[in-house]
Amino acid sequence: MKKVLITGFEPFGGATINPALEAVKRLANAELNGGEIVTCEVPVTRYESLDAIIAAIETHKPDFVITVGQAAGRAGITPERVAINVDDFRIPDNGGNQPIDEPVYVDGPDAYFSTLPIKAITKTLQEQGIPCQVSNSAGTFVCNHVFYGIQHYLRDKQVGHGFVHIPLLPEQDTSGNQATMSLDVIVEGLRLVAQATLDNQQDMVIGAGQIC
Ligand code: PCA
Repeated sequence: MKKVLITGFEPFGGATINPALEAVKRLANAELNGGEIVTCEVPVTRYESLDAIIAAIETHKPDFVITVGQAAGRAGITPERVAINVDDFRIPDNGGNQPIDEPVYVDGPDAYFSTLPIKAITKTLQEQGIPCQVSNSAGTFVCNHVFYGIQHYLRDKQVGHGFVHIPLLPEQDTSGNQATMSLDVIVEGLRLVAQATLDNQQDMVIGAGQIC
Protein backbone atom coordinates (compact mmCIF):
# COMPACT_ATOMS: atom_id res chain seq x y z
CA MET A 1 0.00 0.00 0.00
CA LYS A 2 1.48 3.33 -1.07
CA LYS A 3 0.66 6.52 0.75
CA VAL A 4 -0.10 9.82 -1.02
CA LEU A 5 -0.13 13.04 1.00
CA ILE A 6 -2.38 15.70 -0.58
CA THR A 7 -2.18 19.15 0.97
CA GLY A 8 -4.65 22.06 0.62
CA PHE A 9 -4.27 25.76 1.39
CA GLU A 10 -6.54 27.76 3.66
CA PRO A 11 -8.34 30.81 2.16
CA PHE A 12 -6.25 33.93 1.49
CA GLY A 13 -6.50 37.48 0.19
CA GLY A 14 -9.72 38.15 2.14
CA ALA A 15 -11.57 35.14 0.71
CA THR A 16 -13.57 32.79 2.93
CA ILE A 17 -13.09 29.66 0.87
CA ASN A 18 -10.25 27.90 -0.94
CA PRO A 19 -11.23 25.00 -3.23
CA ALA A 20 -7.95 23.26 -2.36
CA LEU A 21 -8.95 23.00 1.29
CA GLU A 22 -12.52 21.97 0.44
CA ALA A 23 -11.17 19.23 -1.83
CA VAL A 24 -8.68 17.82 0.66
CA LYS A 25 -11.41 17.65 3.33
CA ARG A 26 -13.29 15.29 0.99
CA LEU A 27 -10.18 13.30 0.03
CA ALA A 28 -9.05 12.50 3.58
CA ASN A 29 -8.56 8.74 3.96
CA ALA A 30 -9.83 8.02 0.43
CA GLU A 31 -8.68 4.72 -1.01
CA LEU A 32 -6.75 4.35 -4.24
CA ASN A 33 -5.98 1.27 -6.27
CA GLY A 34 -2.82 0.21 -4.41
CA GLY A 35 -2.74 3.13 -2.03
CA GLU A 36 -4.42 5.54 0.31
CA ILE A 37 -4.68 9.32 0.60
CA VAL A 38 -3.75 11.30 3.70
CA THR A 39 -4.19 15.06 3.86
CA CYS A 40 -3.11 18.22 5.62
CA GLU A 41 -4.21 21.86 5.77
CA VAL A 42 -1.62 24.50 4.93
CA PRO A 43 -1.45 28.17 6.00
CA VAL A 44 -0.92 30.71 3.20
CA THR A 45 2.08 32.10 5.04
CA ARG A 46 5.59 32.08 3.62
CA TYR A 47 7.72 29.69 5.70
CA GLU A 48 4.92 28.42 8.01
CA SER A 49 3.43 26.74 4.93
CA LEU A 50 6.60 24.67 4.54
CA ASP A 51 6.74 23.86 8.26
CA ALA A 52 3.17 22.46 8.14
CA ILE A 53 3.85 20.26 5.10
CA ILE A 54 7.21 19.01 6.36
CA ALA A 55 5.56 18.10 9.69
CA ALA A 56 2.88 16.14 7.79
CA ILE A 57 5.56 14.37 5.71
CA GLU A 58 7.41 13.39 8.89
CA THR A 59 4.18 12.15 10.49
CA HIS A 60 2.73 10.21 7.55
CA LYS A 61 5.93 9.19 5.71
CA PRO A 62 4.22 9.29 2.30
CA ASP A 63 5.59 7.83 -0.95
CA PHE A 64 4.29 10.86 -2.88
CA VAL A 65 3.28 14.41 -2.00
CA ILE A 66 0.81 16.44 -4.07
CA THR A 67 0.51 20.06 -2.98
CA VAL A 68 -2.61 21.84 -4.20
CA GLY A 69 -3.70 25.48 -4.45
CA GLN A 70 -6.25 27.60 -6.28
CA ALA A 71 -5.46 29.52 -9.45
CA ALA A 72 -8.15 32.07 -10.25
CA GLY A 73 -8.91 32.29 -13.94
CA ARG A 74 -7.72 28.81 -14.91
CA ALA A 75 -10.32 26.60 -16.54
CA GLY A 76 -8.67 23.25 -15.90
CA ILE A 77 -6.67 21.28 -13.37
CA THR A 78 -3.04 22.18 -14.04
CA PRO A 79 -0.08 20.07 -12.85
CA GLU A 80 2.86 22.45 -12.62
CA ARG A 81 6.13 21.66 -14.40
CA VAL A 82 8.63 23.92 -12.64
CA ALA A 83 9.18 25.74 -9.33
CA ILE A 84 11.46 28.81 -9.29
CA ASN A 85 13.63 30.22 -6.51
CA VAL A 86 11.71 33.50 -6.33
CA ASP A 87 9.29 35.04 -3.84
CA ASP A 88 7.64 38.12 -5.43
CA PHE A 89 4.28 38.52 -3.66
CA ARG A 90 1.77 40.84 -5.39
CA ILE A 91 -0.34 40.80 -2.18
CA PRO A 92 0.67 40.11 1.43
CA ASP A 93 0.33 36.50 2.55
CA ASN A 94 -1.84 35.63 5.57
CA GLY A 95 1.07 36.48 7.89
CA GLY A 96 1.54 39.95 6.35
CA ASN A 97 4.74 39.00 4.48
CA GLN A 98 5.26 40.62 1.08
CA PRO A 99 8.77 39.84 -0.19
CA ILE A 100 9.86 41.31 -3.52
CA ASP A 101 12.34 39.36 -5.66
CA GLU A 102 13.73 37.39 -2.72
CA PRO A 103 14.88 33.77 -3.06
CA VAL A 104 12.99 30.99 -1.29
CA TYR A 105 16.40 29.64 -0.22
CA VAL A 106 19.52 31.78 -0.77
CA ASP A 107 21.71 28.77 -1.50
CA GLY A 108 19.13 26.84 -3.57
CA PRO A 109 19.27 26.22 -7.32
CA ASP A 110 17.31 28.50 -9.67
CA ALA A 111 14.56 25.92 -10.19
CA TYR A 112 13.29 22.42 -9.49
CA PHE A 113 11.15 20.33 -11.82
CA SER A 114 8.11 18.37 -10.64
CA THR A 115 8.88 14.73 -9.89
CA LEU A 116 5.27 13.70 -10.58
CA PRO A 117 4.39 12.14 -13.97
CA ILE A 118 2.73 15.36 -15.20
CA LYS A 119 2.13 14.17 -18.77
CA ALA A 120 0.56 10.88 -17.67
CA ILE A 121 -1.58 12.77 -15.15
CA THR A 122 -2.77 15.16 -17.86
CA LYS A 123 -3.62 12.30 -20.23
CA THR A 124 -5.46 10.38 -17.49
CA LEU A 125 -7.67 13.31 -16.54
CA GLN A 126 -8.39 14.31 -20.14
CA GLU A 127 -9.43 10.73 -20.95
CA GLN A 128 -11.93 10.91 -18.09
CA GLY A 129 -13.35 14.16 -19.49
CA ILE A 130 -11.78 16.44 -16.89
CA PRO A 131 -10.12 19.60 -18.30
CA CYS A 132 -6.40 19.39 -17.55
CA GLN A 133 -3.17 20.74 -19.00
CA VAL A 134 0.45 21.11 -17.96
CA SER A 135 1.26 24.57 -16.61
CA ASN A 136 4.72 26.08 -16.97
CA SER A 137 4.37 28.65 -14.19
CA ALA A 138 3.14 28.31 -10.63
CA GLY A 139 3.45 32.10 -10.19
CA THR A 140 5.66 33.74 -7.57
CA PHE A 141 3.35 33.66 -4.50
CA VAL A 142 2.94 31.04 -1.77
CA CYS A 143 2.07 28.18 -4.16
CA ASN A 144 5.39 28.49 -6.01
CA HIS A 145 7.10 28.99 -2.62
CA VAL A 146 5.67 25.68 -1.38
CA PHE A 147 6.40 23.88 -4.64
CA TYR A 148 10.03 25.05 -4.53
CA GLY A 149 10.49 24.60 -0.78
CA ILE A 150 9.14 21.05 -0.68
CA GLN A 151 11.19 20.03 -3.74
CA HIS A 152 14.23 21.41 -1.90
CA TYR A 153 13.36 19.49 1.28
CA LEU A 154 12.82 16.25 -0.67
CA ARG A 155 15.82 16.70 -3.03
CA ASP A 156 17.79 13.78 -1.50
CA LYS A 157 14.78 11.68 -0.45
CA GLN A 158 12.93 9.00 -2.40
CA VAL A 159 9.59 10.82 -2.29
CA GLY A 160 7.95 12.22 -5.42
CA HIS A 161 6.37 15.66 -5.25
CA GLY A 162 4.62 18.12 -7.47
CA PHE A 163 2.21 21.02 -7.30
CA VAL A 164 -1.25 21.09 -8.86
CA HIS A 165 -3.32 24.26 -9.33
CA ILE A 166 -7.11 23.97 -9.47
CA PRO A 167 -9.79 26.42 -10.69
CA LEU A 168 -12.14 28.47 -8.51
CA LEU A 169 -15.45 27.00 -7.36
CA PRO A 170 -18.61 28.43 -9.00
CA GLU A 171 -19.62 30.17 -5.74
CA GLN A 172 -16.30 32.10 -5.78
CA ASP A 173 -17.28 34.02 -8.91
CA THR A 174 -21.00 34.63 -9.09
CA SER A 175 -20.40 37.44 -11.61
CA GLY A 176 -19.66 34.70 -14.11
CA ASN A 177 -16.51 36.40 -15.39
CA GLN A 178 -14.03 33.67 -14.49
CA ALA A 179 -13.71 30.00 -15.32
CA THR A 180 -14.81 27.70 -12.49
CA MET A 181 -15.08 23.97 -11.79
CA SER A 182 -17.46 22.14 -9.43
CA LEU A 183 -16.07 20.63 -6.24
CA ASP A 184 -17.18 17.14 -7.33
CA VAL A 185 -15.08 17.40 -10.52
CA ILE A 186 -12.09 18.87 -8.66
CA VAL A 187 -12.21 16.07 -6.06
CA GLU A 188 -12.44 13.37 -8.74
CA GLY A 189 -9.66 15.11 -10.70
CA LEU A 190 -7.31 15.15 -7.71
CA ARG A 191 -8.13 11.52 -6.94
CA LEU A 192 -7.13 10.71 -10.53
CA VAL A 193 -3.93 12.78 -10.14
CA ALA A 194 -3.01 10.58 -7.18
CA GLN A 195 -3.98 7.35 -8.99
CA ALA A 196 -2.03 8.30 -12.13
CA THR A 197 0.97 9.07 -9.92
CA LEU A 198 0.83 5.55 -8.46
CA ASP A 199 0.26 3.97 -11.87
CA ASN A 200 3.12 5.71 -13.73
CA GLN A 201 6.54 5.27 -12.17
CA GLN A 202 7.97 6.77 -15.37
CA ASP A 203 6.28 9.71 -17.05
CA MET A 204 4.98 9.33 -20.61
CA VAL A 205 6.86 11.01 -23.46
CA ILE A 206 3.95 12.85 -25.04
CA GLY A 207 3.66 16.44 -26.17
CA ALA A 208 1.97 18.93 -23.86
CA GLY A 209 4.03 22.03 -24.51
CA GLN A 210 2.79 25.52 -25.28
CA ILE A 211 3.54 28.14 -27.90
CA CYS A 212 3.22 31.69 -26.59
N1 PCA B 1 -3.14 29.85 -4.27
C1 PCA B 1 -2.08 30.84 -4.09
C2 PCA B 1 -1.58 30.59 -2.70
C3 PCA B 1 -2.58 29.73 -2.02
C4 PCA B 1 -3.46 29.25 -3.09
O1 PCA B 1 -4.38 28.43 -2.94
C5 PCA B 1 -1.01 30.77 -5.18
O2 PCA B 1 -1.31 30.38 -6.31
O3 PCA B 1 0.13 31.13 -4.91
